[in-house]
Amino acid sequence: MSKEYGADQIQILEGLEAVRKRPGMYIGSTSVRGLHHLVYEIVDNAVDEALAGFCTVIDVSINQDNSITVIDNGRGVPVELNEKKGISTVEVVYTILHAGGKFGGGAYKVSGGLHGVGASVVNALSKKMEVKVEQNGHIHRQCYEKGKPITPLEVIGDSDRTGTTVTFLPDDTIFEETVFDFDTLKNRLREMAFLTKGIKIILRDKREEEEKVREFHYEGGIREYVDYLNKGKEVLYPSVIYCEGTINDVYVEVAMQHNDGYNEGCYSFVNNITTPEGGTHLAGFKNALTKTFNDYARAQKFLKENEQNLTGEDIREGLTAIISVKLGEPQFEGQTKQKLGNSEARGAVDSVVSEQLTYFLEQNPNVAKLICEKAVLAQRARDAARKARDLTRRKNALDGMSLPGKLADCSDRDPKNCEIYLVEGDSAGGSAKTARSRATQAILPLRGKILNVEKARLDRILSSQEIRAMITAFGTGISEDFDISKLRYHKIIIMTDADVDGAHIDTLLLTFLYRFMPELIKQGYVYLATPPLYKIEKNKKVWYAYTDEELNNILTEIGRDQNNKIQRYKGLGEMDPEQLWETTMDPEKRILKKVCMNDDAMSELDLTFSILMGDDVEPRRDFIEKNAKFVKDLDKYC
Ligand code: 1YM
Repeated sequence: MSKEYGADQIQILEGLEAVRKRPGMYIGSTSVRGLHHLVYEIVDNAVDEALAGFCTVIDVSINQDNSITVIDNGRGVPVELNEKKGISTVEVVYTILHAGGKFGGGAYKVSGGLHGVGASVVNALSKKMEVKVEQNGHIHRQCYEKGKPITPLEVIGDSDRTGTTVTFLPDDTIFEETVFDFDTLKNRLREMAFLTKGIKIILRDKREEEEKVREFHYEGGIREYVDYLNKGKEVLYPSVIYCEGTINDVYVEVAMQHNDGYNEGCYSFVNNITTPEGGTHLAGFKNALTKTFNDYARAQKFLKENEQNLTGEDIREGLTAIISVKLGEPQFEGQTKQKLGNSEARGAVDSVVSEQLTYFLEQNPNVAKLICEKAVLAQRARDAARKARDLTRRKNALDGMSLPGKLADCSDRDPKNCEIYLVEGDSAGGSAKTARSRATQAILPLRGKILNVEKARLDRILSSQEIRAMITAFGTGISEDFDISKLRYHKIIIMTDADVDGAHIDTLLLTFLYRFMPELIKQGYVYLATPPLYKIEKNKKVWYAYTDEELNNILTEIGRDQNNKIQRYKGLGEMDPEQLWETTMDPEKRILKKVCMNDDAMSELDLTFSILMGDDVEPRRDFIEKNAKFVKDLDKYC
């Protein structure tokens, strides 16, 4: 490479330097999340090539050294000289920072948000990168370090196929974490495959002796996505409703199907990227759905003249839907840039869905009837729920006076200092009340297993004593009434026995929090307490072990002999208050596990909850078998 830098080269180096200085500006963060975004950036380019009609297979490997290789069978990035820049197009693509937007006039590329920043950003944040292009009978290759070319683009061999192969090793001086997670990549690549019908995406993990491989290929696209999300649920009708069309350059695709549950699962995407906060496309969909069903229900007399319109929520009860739009210049809004702002998307989705859904309902009166009847039932349940909810609301207004009787509240009034323990059983609750630090720790004993909210409608959920007690204690309200600023405790700590029942109660409580107060989890207010599994006594000295491994270590240290007294704790109730304080509640000594969620993969998370808590046994067994490693770990803690 020439040693003399022209103006262009200097600009390139400055661009890459800017990326390395402020990586967060380009990929959101340097956490594991940012790390995985590097893969999506490269795969996005291959998916674009598929959308343009030239690529059918994308092969992604996690290599032994935690580098990533992405191979596609498209046309290959052009190797010709770029006249304007004086370097090859390959070098332009991998070294010049693009503000976004597709260069070269391809299909859809995103210009806002975290995505679509381009391959040069991945290159700048990689210790090493190698790009191979197979084209015109040759294999061309160029290598880079931290974004800078260390070889020219050269021909290194012959090939009779075409395609692009990119290998990169993320820079460990930039990322907090450089180990890729198979499941994270698997979930996102599966999603990409659903959203791009016909494409085959293969994921390989080559880090262990035996290569792990998953393949995703869906001819039905988002129709199969809806099938997948409704897996293990009782569907209301067999067919997935599908609408597709292009209006004002916005390509719209919607697939939906109701199940007999009560949760709504509508997931929206723009140019294959998830929009967890929705936006104009989702608004257009909801509007069309509500209007079309109300018109139909009135015309067919499912709604009498004196009856109120169905609300959107009524119609979306138990609905699983994918709303996918593709457009040229998406505008992202909101704090996290995850909400679509383009107004033309609203109109486009609204028209496509209104028109095709109206036609579908006319053609399928049996399905239409089932949906209308379900929505009317939902409407009635909602009225009942409103009454129950007004009860909790009124109680909230009275504040301290109305707190649940079983709650032993703390005296500090600053939520930042306060924590609430949700404790399994009245007896452990009693010990915890004695043990606690009264100023900052509140105790709410919960009797037995709380209601499984996955299987109940709102009115029943809100009539449950235990659930009402939690809602009033937290102070935030639920669902659309939820107000995080009213939260009375900045730590909500679930404390259950270290056995299977305890684990079940954890899941029930987390399901409730996830469905009704997801912000508490998103913002990191929810924790699991970790009670010890063993108490070891020797010569009047006491140790606690929280895992089997720890027990082993302690025994090795103190010597394995007959003087050792080992007690296996079966429940919190076996500890006296002092022990409970010392092992599980003392902020200086206890182990708390923070509960996290990642909104990159909401549909996957929803599915996990419904599989774990739903009716169907078969998918649950599958899930547990597939996650056997976790189950083994869980057993260790049980
Ligand atoms: C493993 C990653 O990047 N594939 C890929 C990228 C491109 C093309 C084909 C391509 C695009 C076009 C024309 C076009 C890119 N080309 C460019 C640019 N796989 C991967 N496959 N010919 C080939 O968009 O017109 C950017 S990406 F700008 F050079 F055209």
